[in-house]
Amino acid sequence: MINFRKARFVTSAPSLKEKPKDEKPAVLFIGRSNVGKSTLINTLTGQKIAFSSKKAGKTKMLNYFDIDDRFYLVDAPGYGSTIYANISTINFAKMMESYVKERSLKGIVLLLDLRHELGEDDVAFLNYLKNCGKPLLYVITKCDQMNQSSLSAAKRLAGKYGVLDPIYSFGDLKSLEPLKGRIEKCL
Ligand SMILES: Nc1nc2c(ncn2[C@@H]2O[C@H](COP(=O)(O)OP(=O)(O)OP(=O)(O)O)[C@@H](O)[C@H]2O)c(=O)[nH]1
Ligand SMILES: [Mg+2]
Repeated sequence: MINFRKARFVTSAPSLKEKPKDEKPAVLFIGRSNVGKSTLINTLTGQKIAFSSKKAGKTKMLNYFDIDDRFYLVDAPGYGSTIYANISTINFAKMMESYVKERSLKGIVLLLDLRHELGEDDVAFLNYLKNCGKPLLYVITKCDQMNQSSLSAAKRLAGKYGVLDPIYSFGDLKSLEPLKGRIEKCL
């Protein structure tokens, strides 16, 4: 079993060229800006190693964290934030496309906030990732902010978009426990 608490920050890569040179397997965390990627990484590792913020667009580079000397957990910048609106969604998609094809990338964790209907960019990304050939895991974030009826609505939305067997995150380690085993299986 991987020890997620044995985590350390390795590097921030502005692009793929700057990623760590070794071929250690990597798992990418991706999702709309502000969906809770950095927060999830902090919860999983029990450390404040990824910077989270109320303001969208906090994570601007690919941040590499070494987990238990076993794999790199990569915190990606979110799509749909204003900084990327400036650079253009197309460039972001291109960057992610080449990243997703990387041989060392063993799995992708897509985070979705299903308190609302998905945006066009979420749906496009979701469909792209489903067909990219890499194992895809889903985490529905911010479930602690849902009541019974919005949780049911979220589950309906997951069904509507073919989001298979998602993990519902209530922001605590207990709800995320199954994610650890699923990540390990990807490696
Ligand atoms: N209630 C609740 N709030 C959360 C949860 N996850 C994240 N948040 C809050 O949502 C905001 C954004 O979280 P981040 O982790 O910075 O989001 P991000 O996806 O890394 O955002 P970018 O770096 O901009 O792409 C912060 O204010 C977090 O405290 C959750 O599970 N529950
Ligand atoms: Mg972030």
